[in-house]
Amino acid sequence: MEKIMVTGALGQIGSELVEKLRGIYGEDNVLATDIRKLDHTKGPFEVLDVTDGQRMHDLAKDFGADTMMHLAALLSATAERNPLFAWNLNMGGLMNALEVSRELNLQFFTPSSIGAFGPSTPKDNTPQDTLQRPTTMYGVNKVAGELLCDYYFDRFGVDTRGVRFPGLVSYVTPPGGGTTDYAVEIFYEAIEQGKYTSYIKEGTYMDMMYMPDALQAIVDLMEADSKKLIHRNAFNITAMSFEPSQIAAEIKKHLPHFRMDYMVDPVRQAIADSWPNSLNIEAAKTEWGFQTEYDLARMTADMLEKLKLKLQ
Ligand code: AKB
Repeated sequence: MEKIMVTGALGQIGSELVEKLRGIYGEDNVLATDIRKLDHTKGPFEVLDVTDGQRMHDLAKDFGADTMMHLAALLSATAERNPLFAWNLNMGGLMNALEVSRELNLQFFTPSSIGAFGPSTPKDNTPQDTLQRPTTMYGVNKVAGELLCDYYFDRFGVDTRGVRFPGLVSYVTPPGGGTTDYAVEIFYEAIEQGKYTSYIKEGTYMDMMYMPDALQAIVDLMEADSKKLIHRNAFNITAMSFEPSQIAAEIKKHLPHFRMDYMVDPVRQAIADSWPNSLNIEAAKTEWGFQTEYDLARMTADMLEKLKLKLQ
């Protein structure tokens, strides 16, 4: 990786990934792109609608990119509200990014998700290779995306790589339109209101990871020796599995007056119920040395400390 183009660069992952990549590979070597522009963007930035394949091609070529990190996508809850738009954006954007990578011989990364699993998938210690019959548009997009990435490697030799991300928690850019977003919102409201109403039911386990571990995983996978990768795409990764009352209890250790109640959102609850409780991550550990630093306790302490400073 020497010249990296990132789509969806202002999103939850992109905004922090671009900073990390610029720290490693140099500010001028990372081109951030997004459908919107902020007033104050540092470093190379271009407006890009990922459904415009020609512009994506031109930007990658003019920049001299050797790597494409395709992050632009609608998350699970938003996709469920507008499935046709989600299909067009998620699949159209991915096809364009894969085609540009094939044409310009770029190394390629895109995230899949725990959303690629469905109700018939084994729920606990979910294997790397298992049944995938998701019941959401987001999940359908993710499974198709995983297969397409494998196809572009097998058929055209594009060096595609990817992980199945769990819910990602961070204090920098809030997520938007996901099912796991409660695990981020809870921190903001704990500090600002001292209470939080969870839209996910008590007892609903989902995998989660703190953003610094997620970013390191992307870099480690992209830098891994290609010959050691058996799966290449859609590696199961996670750092912790918890349900709402467990994260609330952890926050209470720092903020004793914090209270949580529940008002379940049926749409997001149904999505969460269809996803695994906890993933098996052996393939990622064995093939490219995946590891994490943050468990629930460490993440909670860091989130509260950093968010308090940010919200002051
Ligand atoms: C979502 O909730 O949609 C995402 C995901 C797990 O892919 N955070």
